[in-house]
Amino acid sequence: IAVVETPTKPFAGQKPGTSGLRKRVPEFQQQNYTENFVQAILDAGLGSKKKGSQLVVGGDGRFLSMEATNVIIKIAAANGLSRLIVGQNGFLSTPALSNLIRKGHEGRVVDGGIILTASHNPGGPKGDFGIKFNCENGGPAPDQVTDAIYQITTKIDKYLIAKDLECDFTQVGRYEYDIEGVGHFVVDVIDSVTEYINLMQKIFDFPKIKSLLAGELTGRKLRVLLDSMHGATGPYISTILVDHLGADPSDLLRTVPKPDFGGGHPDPNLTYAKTLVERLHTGEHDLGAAFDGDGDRNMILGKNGFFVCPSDSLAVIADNIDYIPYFKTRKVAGFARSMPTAGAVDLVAKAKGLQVYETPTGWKYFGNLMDAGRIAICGEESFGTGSDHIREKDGVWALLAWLQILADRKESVEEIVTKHWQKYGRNVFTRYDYENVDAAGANLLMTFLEAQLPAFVGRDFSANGVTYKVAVADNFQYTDPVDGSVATKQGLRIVFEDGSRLVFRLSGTGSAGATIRLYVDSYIPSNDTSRLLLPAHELLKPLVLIALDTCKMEQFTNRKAPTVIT
Ligand code: VG1
Ligand code: CO
Repeated sequence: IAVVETPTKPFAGQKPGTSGLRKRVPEFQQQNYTENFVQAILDAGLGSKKKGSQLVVGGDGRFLSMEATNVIIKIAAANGLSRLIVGQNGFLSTPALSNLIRKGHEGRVVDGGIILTASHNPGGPKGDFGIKFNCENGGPAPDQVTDAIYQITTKIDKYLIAKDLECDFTQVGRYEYDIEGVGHFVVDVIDSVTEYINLMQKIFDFPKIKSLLAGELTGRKLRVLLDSMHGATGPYISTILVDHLGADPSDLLRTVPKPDFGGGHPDPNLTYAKTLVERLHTGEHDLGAAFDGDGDRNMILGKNGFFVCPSDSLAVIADNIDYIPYFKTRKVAGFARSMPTAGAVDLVAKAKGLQVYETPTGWKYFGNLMDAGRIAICGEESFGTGSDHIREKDGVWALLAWLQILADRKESVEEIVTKHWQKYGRNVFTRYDYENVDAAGANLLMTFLEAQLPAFVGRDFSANGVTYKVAVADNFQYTDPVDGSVATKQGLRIVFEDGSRLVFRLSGTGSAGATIRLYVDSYIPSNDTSRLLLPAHELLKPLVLIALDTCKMEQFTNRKAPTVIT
């Protein structure tokens, strides 16, 4: 098979964001658009290792996945990679792919992976597509690597492609090719779920969870209601929950992955997983969960739709870490959360005498900490929870962690969370998203706000008769304690003297316009019993009013209300 050197021109804007390059499908469909980006990934991501290296390829099955997988196979072959490990039909959840990289393949190191997903963004011909590069540790490429990829895309003038190579990756098996002037090239098409399930079986006690669901531990069946939102978790959830844990198949919703997620928005929150929430309100189920398009996010709910705030979910799992078999044989050194995430896990770390780290938004910042053995569990307020078993957040893992904890504690989700608050106090949290606002207005809002931050320190802000005094106001900066790399401009913070916080960020995962995220959190001590159990929106109302007024949200965005509140 011949290698064709194809001339091309750079496309503007191929800059990976918080989690890879995400654009509308028609943008990816432009001639050479995907080819350019894939060539840049191989050059910058693999560097001098490129010849002879091997990568894992797969994604959440969204529209354009098959075409993109084909392009990657042909370009990888022409660039002298020795092997691609491809999920059947180009399908792999993000956590499953991270595991495949870390595991190695037939005794050889895997040098990284390419994930085809736009996560929780809608799919289909008018929806979003995305391409992300992960490194040898199984985690998203750090900033230095994504910057290098971007630099190449601004100058690229040719790519190499084995145009005539045909690979039927709908069938599991080994496909071998001789590439002219390059060498031997192998595509191993593998079953998408097996390895991930093996991993979960090593981490959790499946028989015990099965007994819990069957009612053998408590004398009462535990019923789950799970929504895969037509995303990547469907096949993993069906196999684990039905085949291994004996759940009722009718309690699993939307488990068939669809290229357009059935027209839905595969983001597991109270807005987009509404049907799940409504069904839980009937009280027939004890635990509900939903997962995003690529399977790395999760939302956990209790009976009657009791909402577990992701910042609390992280803290509860950390507090109950000893019930998870995987951690019984490992040293747990610490936990981490992203900066906008409420600090509930910090209190758990303190109580256990462990370290806690505060990182910028995006899973890539946890990688170094996990590789260095500094953290075991980490999470984000954006429905991301995970551990050092892989280097991505992991929705199915989070569900199994909760089930494992329930199996030991034999209490309801609500009881566990309420007891957590009674022990540690409650970090009340909410996030307002203003999606798809005019980018110019969004940038102005941030510039306007940032300019005022120094003058805020020491000032009082009041709303609804409550006053907060500013202790710190800055643009968050992070120095990685492992390699010393510095990430600047990671979000505007206003921290008040009582520890309450307002955070303003522009999203780095959107494909069009801008999204402003406003994060609000406040701490209620455990002895403030009259307020401890009140709804979050009530408790945070004064702070929300202060935030909206201070940043002049309506003036800059023309929006009276956010698109999504979580
Ligand atoms: C969002 C979330 C962030 C998450 C990222 C990727 O980023 O806020 O916490 O890590 O999405 O998640 P941003 O820049 O839009 O705020 V996923 O599930 O897309 O891999
Ligand atoms: Co995701």
